[in-house]
Amino acid sequence: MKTSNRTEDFIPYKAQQYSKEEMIQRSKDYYEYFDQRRSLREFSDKEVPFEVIENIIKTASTAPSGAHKQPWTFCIVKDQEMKRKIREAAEEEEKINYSGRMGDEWLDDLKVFATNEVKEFLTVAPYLIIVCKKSYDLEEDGGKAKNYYVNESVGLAAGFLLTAIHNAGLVALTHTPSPMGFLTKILDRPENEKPFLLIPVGYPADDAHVPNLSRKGLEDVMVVY
Ligand code: IYR
Repeated sequence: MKTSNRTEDFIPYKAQQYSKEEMIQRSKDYYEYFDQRRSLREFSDKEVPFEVIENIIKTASTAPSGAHKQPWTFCIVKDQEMKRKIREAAEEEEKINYSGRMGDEWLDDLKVFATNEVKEFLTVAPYLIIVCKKSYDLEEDGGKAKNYYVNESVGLAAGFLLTAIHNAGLVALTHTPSPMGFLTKILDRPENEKPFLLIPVGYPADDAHVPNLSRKGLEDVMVVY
């Protein structure tokens, strides 16, 4: 039976391998390091080298994607005037959300975060990364080319991005001001791109606090068959 359609365009791949003990230790260390990641809302305005931003975007762009289409664009905002415009528009939408658009259950679920419509981090963090999804690709002649599993792909890339940010010793917030149409306008993105997440990146403020939350245990998130 034919088991492979491999062509001459394939290249050999070898994974880095470890002993069982090393594997257990590495997976435990990795977990413990990433268990320290928290979503931050209090940022310092301390500068971050742009090279770090480039490296974390390169890392995000290593994520798997449907048919390897990499259907994402990462918009990096460092311009203070543009940050101000984004903050103003986000606060306008959030004001409507917090004053009733989203309903009582939403307000109740958010109480632990003590959030409101004021989004200071949008002008304080040195960089805002707006992750955009490309519902389709625009070809040079104006034609449209399909992308696949776009939400899954961009969600994975955003996950890779967050781990890269934590690995660099920086913090982020997975922010979803909604609706996000204002970002398309302010960033002047083409018709095939939709904002997916808005992620401020930087150092935490000196006196930064986070809600005292704990994570679900394995017994709550894993089933074994
Ligand atoms: N996007 C709003 C509200 C908000 C929603 C969820 I779901 C959160 O986990 C946290 C906040 C805001 O940023 O205020």
